[in-house]
Amino acid sequence: MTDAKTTTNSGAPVASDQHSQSVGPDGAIALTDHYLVEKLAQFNRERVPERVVHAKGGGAFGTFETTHDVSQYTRAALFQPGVETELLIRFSTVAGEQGSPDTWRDPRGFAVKFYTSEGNYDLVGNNTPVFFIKDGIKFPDFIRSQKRLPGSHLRDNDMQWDFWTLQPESAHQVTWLMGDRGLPKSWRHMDGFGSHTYQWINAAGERFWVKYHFRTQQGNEFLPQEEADRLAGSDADLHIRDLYEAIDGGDFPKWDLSVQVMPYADAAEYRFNPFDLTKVWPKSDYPLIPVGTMTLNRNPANYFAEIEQAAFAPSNFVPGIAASPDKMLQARIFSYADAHRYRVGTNHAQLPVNAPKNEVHSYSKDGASRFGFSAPDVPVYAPNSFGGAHADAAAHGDDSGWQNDGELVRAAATLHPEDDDFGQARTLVNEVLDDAARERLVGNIAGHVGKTAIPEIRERAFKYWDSVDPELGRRVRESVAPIENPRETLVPAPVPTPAGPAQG
Ligand code: HDE
Repeated sequence: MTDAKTTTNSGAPVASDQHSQSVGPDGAIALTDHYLVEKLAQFNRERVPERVVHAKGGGAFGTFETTHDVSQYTRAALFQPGVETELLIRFSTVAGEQGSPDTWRDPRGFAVKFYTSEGNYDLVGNNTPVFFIKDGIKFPDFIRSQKRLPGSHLRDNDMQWDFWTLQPESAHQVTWLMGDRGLPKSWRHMDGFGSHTYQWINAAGERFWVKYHFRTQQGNEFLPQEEADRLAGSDADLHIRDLYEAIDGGDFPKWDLSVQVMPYADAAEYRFNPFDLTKVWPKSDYPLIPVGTMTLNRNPANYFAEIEQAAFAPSNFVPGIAASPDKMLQARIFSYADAHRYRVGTNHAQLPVNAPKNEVHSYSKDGASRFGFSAPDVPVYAPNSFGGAHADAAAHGDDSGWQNDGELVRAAATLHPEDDDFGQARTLVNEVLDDAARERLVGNIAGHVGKTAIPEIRERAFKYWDSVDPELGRRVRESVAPIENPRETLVPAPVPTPAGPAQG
């Protein structure tokens, strides 16, 4: 119990938290009760807009230690042997709103902010190595199909399968989603991936393509659908609680980071388009190369300040790490910082949880809630003659380059010899999953498809799984009960209201 005295936000002592100021005990409340006004007005403004996706989540702080020498591939300071870097991670579901259950079937966000000596490096991935679509222009449509109908505000399996079956490139990720990885037992018991192909640049300026793999040391464990459904009702915050209590109890979860490295020149001839986010690089082609270990060892002191306001951005690169021809990554480079400016504010990067550990010498100034600023004698423009900061191509340069040429077009990325929509999903089903996992996959798909009610969409879903693997498709079809109340469309057209009296 503290003996601190309550104050207003401005530090003035407060007379009471029990009684509003009124004219006599039974009289009108006086507007002079600015403390009552402050409390109620502040209360109305306690929420910032939730993340439009990945709204429900939790996170922790920790460290990353580079235990192996990968300096031949990258000059990034944090990935030099022996370097230890502080970090923040946030885990999340995708489609659910802030109050939704942690145990809904969904990919899980795996967003890491490395506070490196050269600025923050944000690696914003998922617990699956691929994604549903290849071009960011489809992202708003994809997400809306997974969320709620505009009229009823209900989620709808016909809507989800309508989108997925009209975008067969989704098949690999949907197979991951309907498998065990779609329902991790906890955030500690799942892997993480950068998913995209990124670029590493070494001290000699040589470029490599890389994919990140965080392998959990806790082992991959999952929840059966029925248990997940039960837990969704009995403990919606299961995963937040699990991580918080583990760290609180000194049980610090760890992940080992490895990368797959592709020589720059291999990309053009590789059998799959190496920048296609719906594809993996088989480890037989490019084996995992160990980098280091991430340990989570500190819970947030304040959830809102440090997790709700955390701003992860794929645009936060550091020297030696850069983008790639992956169109999805490029779209995200715009979107995240834009989301943070809207959701948290223009100066979100100045908040302690988002601020880098090294000095900032940017020419940004002013903007709402700014509180960090340069000394008055530092110029606010560049170039200048008065010792202001200056850009240094040798320090970072534009690391995000690669050969580009051609007309501006709107077209799908080039297909490589083995690129198709279903092949890697088929490999996952037939060569990676064991019989028990395949059995669960059939049950999970059937359970989800079984909630469709539009015959045409259900048939398309069956054909979608036939295309992944005919045996799988057969088993799914056999496992789904007939539609009891077929419907023709997602939402019947509204019945026109009889013309009421002319509105005056
Ligand atoms: Fe996101 N994504 N995303 N996403 N995403 C957001 O940023 C977006 C994609 C991921 O814990 C948003 O602050 C676009 C792939 C995570 O704070 C938003 C596209 C992957 C998180 C956004 C994608 C992700 C987000 C929502 C298609 C895995 C939570 C609010 C080009 C590789 C990060 C926000 C956290 C959050 C945009 C696709 C992962 C709207 C435009 C692919 C883990 O900016």
